[in-house]
Amino acid sequence: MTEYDRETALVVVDVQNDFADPGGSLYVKGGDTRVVPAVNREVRKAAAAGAGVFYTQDWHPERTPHFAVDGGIWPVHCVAGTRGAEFHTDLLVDGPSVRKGANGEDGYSGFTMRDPVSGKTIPTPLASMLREAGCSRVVVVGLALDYCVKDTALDAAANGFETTVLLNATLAVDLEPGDGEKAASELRQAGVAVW
Ligand code: VGL
Ligand code: ZN
Repeated sequence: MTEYDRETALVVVDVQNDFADPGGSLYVKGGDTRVVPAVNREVRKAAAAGAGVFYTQDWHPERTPHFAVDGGIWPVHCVAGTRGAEFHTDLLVDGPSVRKGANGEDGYSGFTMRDPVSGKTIPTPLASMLREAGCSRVVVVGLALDYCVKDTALDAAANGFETTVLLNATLAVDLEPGDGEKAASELRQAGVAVW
C-alpha cells in the first residue's frame, strides 16, 4: 500500500495506445486489462491525498533513429499527433504531461533525452515540475517496466527523489524473456523500492 501526500507524487509513464491498446504497434500484453485499471487506482489514491499526478508520453517524429526503419530497434510507434500517441482511452488523466522525443531525441527516461545531433543528454521539464510542486518522493507506474519505467525511475533516484515502482501497475515488453525481472533487480540495486 503506497501512501501519497503532497510531497509524494505519482508519475504515470507512457500509458498510450501504441503500448496499451491491443491494436497498438508496440502493444504490451495486459497493458489494457491489467495496467490501465491498476494505474487508475493509483491516480485516484494520489488525487484523494492531494498528491501531484504527472504523466509522460513517448512523442516521436515520423522518422527517428529510435525506429527500426531508421536504424533503431522499434516498430514505428507514438508518432506525435497520431492516435497511437494518445493516452489510452480508459486512462484517468488528472495532471500535466511531459512529451519526450518531439525533436527526434532518443532515450527512454521521462527526465532526460539524448540529443540526436550532439549526442548530449538534455533534461525534460519533469524534474523541475516535481520540485516546483514540492515533491521529494515519486511513485512510478506505467509502460514499459524494462524501458521507460525503468529509466524514468533510475533517473528519479539519480535526481534525489525517493523512488518507488509498483509492479502491479506496470508490465515489461520482455523482448528477451526475463527482461522485466532484470529491470526490477537493476532498480533495487539503484536504491529504488520495487514492490
Ligand atoms: C518505450 C520502447 C520504445 C516505453 C518507448 O515507453 O517503454 N519502449 N519506446
Ligand atoms: Zn519510443
